[in-house]
Amino acid sequence: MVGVKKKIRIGMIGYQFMGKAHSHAYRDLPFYFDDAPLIPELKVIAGRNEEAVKQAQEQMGWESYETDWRKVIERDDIDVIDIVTPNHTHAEIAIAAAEAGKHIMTEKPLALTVEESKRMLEAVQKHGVKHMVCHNYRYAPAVQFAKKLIDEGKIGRIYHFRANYLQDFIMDPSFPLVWRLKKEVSGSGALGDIGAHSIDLARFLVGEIEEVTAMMDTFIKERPIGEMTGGLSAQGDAQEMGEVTVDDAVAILARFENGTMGTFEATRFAGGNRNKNKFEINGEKGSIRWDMENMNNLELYLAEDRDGEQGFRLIHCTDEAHPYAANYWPSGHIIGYEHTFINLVDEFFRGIAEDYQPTPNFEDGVRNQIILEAVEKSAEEKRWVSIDKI
Ligand code: SOE
Repeated sequence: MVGVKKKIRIGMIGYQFMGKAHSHAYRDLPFYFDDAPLIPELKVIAGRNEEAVKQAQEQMGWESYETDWRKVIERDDIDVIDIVTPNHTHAEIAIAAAEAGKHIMTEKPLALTVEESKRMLEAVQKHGVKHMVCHNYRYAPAVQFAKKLIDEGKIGRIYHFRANYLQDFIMDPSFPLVWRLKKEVSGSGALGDIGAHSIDLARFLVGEIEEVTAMMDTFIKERPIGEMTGGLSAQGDAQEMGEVTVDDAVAILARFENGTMGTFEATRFAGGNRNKNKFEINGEKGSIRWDMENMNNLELYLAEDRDGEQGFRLIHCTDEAHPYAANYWPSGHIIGYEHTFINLVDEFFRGIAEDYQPTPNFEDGVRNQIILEAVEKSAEEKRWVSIDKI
C-alpha cells in the first residue's frame, strides 16, 4: 500500500530539459511501480532565475523553490540531491551534497575532467552515500534485455560493438553559442554530451575499453552569443559572435579488454537524425541491434536459425519477459523516452532502500570520464591512447 510506504525527500538543482525529465520520473514512479520501496516527495527545486524556477516549481509539482542551491543542501528535510545543472557545476554541488550526507543523482557526464570526477567519487565514498549518474538509455527495457541475452551467451563471443549517436540540432550556423558549446562549461561537445552515452552502453553491454584512437572536428567555429531556452532550443544575439570551443563531431576506434573491436561516432551534424542513438553488436552466434528512435524494439539475429529462415527478427520488448515492461502496460503497449528515467530512478531508490550501490554510479562516471579524456588526447596527439595511462 502506497500510504504506508517510506518517503524519500528530493531536492533538485536545475530545472530545464533534464529537470523536467527527472521531475516526471519522480512523479510517475509510484504510479507505475506497485512495489516501489520508497515514495519520492518533490520537496524543493533550485535555480538562479527566480521567475523561471518558480514557474518550474508550479508546473512540475515541487513543494517549494530556492534561488541558491546551497540552501537546498543545508536543509535537513532533504535525503537526495539531484543535479541537473550544466556540467561545470556538478563537482561543487555533488561534493557539498556528499559532505551533508545526501544521496546523489547527477546528470552526465559526471564532471569536466577526470581529476574532478575522482574528487566526486572520493567524496561519496568517504561519506557513505548512494550515487548515480543518469545514463538513462541503459534502462530502456530493450537494452536491459540485450544485456540479458549477452550474459546468457546467446550471441557468444563478441567481435564488434558499433555505435552511432547522431543529432542535428546545432547544424544551423545561427544556432547560438550556448553552454553546451563552451569547453569551460560543458567539458566537451558531441563527445561528452552524447558520445558518453554510447560509451556507457558499451561498458554495460560489452565490458571495459583498453585503448582508443580518435578524430574530432568543429565545423562551425564561431556562433552568435546566446542561451538555451528549454529542450534543445536556444536564442541568441545575432550581432555578437563568440568562439565554439568544443567538438561538433567525433569518431573513435576502440579495443576492449576482452578483444572486442569498437567503433563509435558521435555528431551533432548528422542532418535528419534528431536523436539517433543506436548500436549493433556482432558475436560468434548472433547479432543484436538497437535504435533509440524505435526504443521498444530489439533486433536479434541467431546463426542457429534454419537455412532459409535466417535474418534479423524484431522483438517488441513489451512483454512480461522483458525487464521493466510489466510495470507499465499490457504487451504491445509501448513506452517512451521518459520511462527510461523512471526505470533508472527506481533502481536508485532500491539501492537506497536495500543498501546496495546501484549502477551506473560515480565509479562508472569516472571510468567514462577517463575514456572521454583518452579520446581527446588521442585526437590531439594523433595516436592510440591506453586507458590505463590516463
Ligand atoms: C542533447 O544532446 C541531449 O539532451 C543530451 O544532453 C542528452 O543526454 C541526450 O540523452 C539527448 O540529447
